[in-house]
Amino acid sequence: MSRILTVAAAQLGPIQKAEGRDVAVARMVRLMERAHARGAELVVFPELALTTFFPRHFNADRAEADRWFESAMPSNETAPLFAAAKRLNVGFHLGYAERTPEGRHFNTAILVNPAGQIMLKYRKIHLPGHAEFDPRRAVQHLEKRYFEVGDLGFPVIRAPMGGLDGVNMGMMICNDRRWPEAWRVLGLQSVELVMVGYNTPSLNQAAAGFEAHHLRVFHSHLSVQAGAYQNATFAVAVAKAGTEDGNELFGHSIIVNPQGEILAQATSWDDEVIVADCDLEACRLGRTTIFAFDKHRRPEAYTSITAQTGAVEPPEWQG
Ligand code: ING
Repeated sequence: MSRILTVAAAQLGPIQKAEGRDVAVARMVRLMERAHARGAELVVFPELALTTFFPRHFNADRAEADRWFESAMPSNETAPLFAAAKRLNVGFHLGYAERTPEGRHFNTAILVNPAGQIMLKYRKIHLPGHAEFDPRRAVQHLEKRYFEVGDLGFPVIRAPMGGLDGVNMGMMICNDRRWPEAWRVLGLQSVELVMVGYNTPSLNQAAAGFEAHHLRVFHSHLSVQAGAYQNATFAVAVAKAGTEDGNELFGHSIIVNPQGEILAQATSWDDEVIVADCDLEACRLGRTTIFAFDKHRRPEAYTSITAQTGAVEPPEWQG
């Protein structure tokens, strides 16, 4: 018996530093309407979807970056998105910079049902880049400066979505997709749909060596396809793309099935909706055969994964 959820990836084009949240929210409402017109029941927006990717800008005083953060969700600026979801009866995922009442800062994603209830919140755990200005870099990537490491783990929730009584949904954000541990923690909670927004530069800005340009997209797809396949889950990876104040982010948003196949892919680097019917019953095959975790995993052999942070040198062969 199939359990079909029609999911949309609502890819965003660039948001310039000078553009207000109202511009982004209006664009997202239009994308939600287009997704709904194509039958979408859940709309997934990117990471930091309300503003430009501000971690590329260095602020000596961190408080100057507070302008990019939301102190309330919903707020006056984001209320139109919640209203549109209610009007269209769709759920949505939104990535944004969260400033808590206690003054803590997180790179956050939420899952919201059509009634406007926040059903799940995730705070980014794998923060790439650096905390201090790096003169060697052509472009800064200061997520470690502006965000704390997420403190909510990788949660999964089973909740109604679309026409289904229960869908096991989880989230990760951008760099998280490159870490198999993140996928497996979600997989160990029987996740059926992983939502991951991203803002990924199309060029390697670190002065650490040449990386062929095509590898950026290859690595992003490789990470998502492998994560979905190895945890028998659907995945929706959604970009904010295009050139923001001269800095290029790639698009290539994709929707992937539990076999690791790409069901739909964006072809622009701008606002674009892609949609796929996800039959969540397709998770069952992998989960009950090759990735039946209870039958095949050997946690006693994996202790170094949580015992260690960095790699150690192997013993020398004594021939
Ligand atoms: N962006 C990038 C990402 O992980 C990055 C940073 C790019 C890291 C390429 C390594 C290689 O997709 C964010 N925001 O995490």
